[in-house]
Amino acid sequence: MRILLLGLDNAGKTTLLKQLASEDINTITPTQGFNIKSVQAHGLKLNVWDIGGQRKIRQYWRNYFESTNLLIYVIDSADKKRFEETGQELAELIEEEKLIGVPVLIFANKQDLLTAAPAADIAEGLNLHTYRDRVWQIQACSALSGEGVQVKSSLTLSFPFFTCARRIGSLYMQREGSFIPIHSW
Ligand SMILES: Nc1nc2c(ncn2[C@@H]2O[C@H](COP(=O)(O)OP(=O)(O)OP(=O)(O)O)[C@@H](O)[C@H]2O)c(=O)[nH]1
Ligand SMILES: [Mg+2]
Repeated sequence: MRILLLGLDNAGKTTLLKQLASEDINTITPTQGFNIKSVQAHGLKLNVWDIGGQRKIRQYWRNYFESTNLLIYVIDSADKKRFEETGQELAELIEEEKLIGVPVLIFANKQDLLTAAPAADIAEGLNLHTYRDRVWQIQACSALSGEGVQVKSSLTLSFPFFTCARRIGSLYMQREGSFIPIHSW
């Protein structure tokens, strides 16, 4: 399963990826290109692609869209000055032809900071409710403390009662024991 990790620079993507892989998060520097890691979860091999979010690198995001099963979009919940910018980037991603139908999991990161906006406010600010024909979910987390980012929570709890599984080439979600295609959910 191919997961694409995007978001503005400094949002916490690489920290999140390292947390998912249970690696040290103390030596992270801004990503100039991309990082890729394979993480095992629920018997699935998750190939997570973490692409640098600096403005000059964002033009290369599209090179990684192909065959994406899940888009994880990371937001710095305390960086209110850039909510508009991050919302704009997300809106553009949602419009991308190669990402049509790809479910989006939004991490409202840095919830450990006192100034962090709650996930519900971010969802409202981003007008997520207007995203029709799209499976999306927003989840509060702290990549720094690890709260809310465990693979279990990011893939299971964040889609309550659902787990993701890749079967016969397409993505399905498990809901109370039966598999349903993610696109028709
Ligand atoms: N307080 C707090 N800081 C965080 C959290 N997640 C990441 N950070 C910090 O935010 C800074 C940026 O984190 P990165 O993981 O490098 O961000 P990135 O999104 O990969 O940035 P680019 O690689 O430039 O796109 C680092 O100083 C992290 O320690 C969090 O949950 N809480
Ligand atoms: Mg990074």
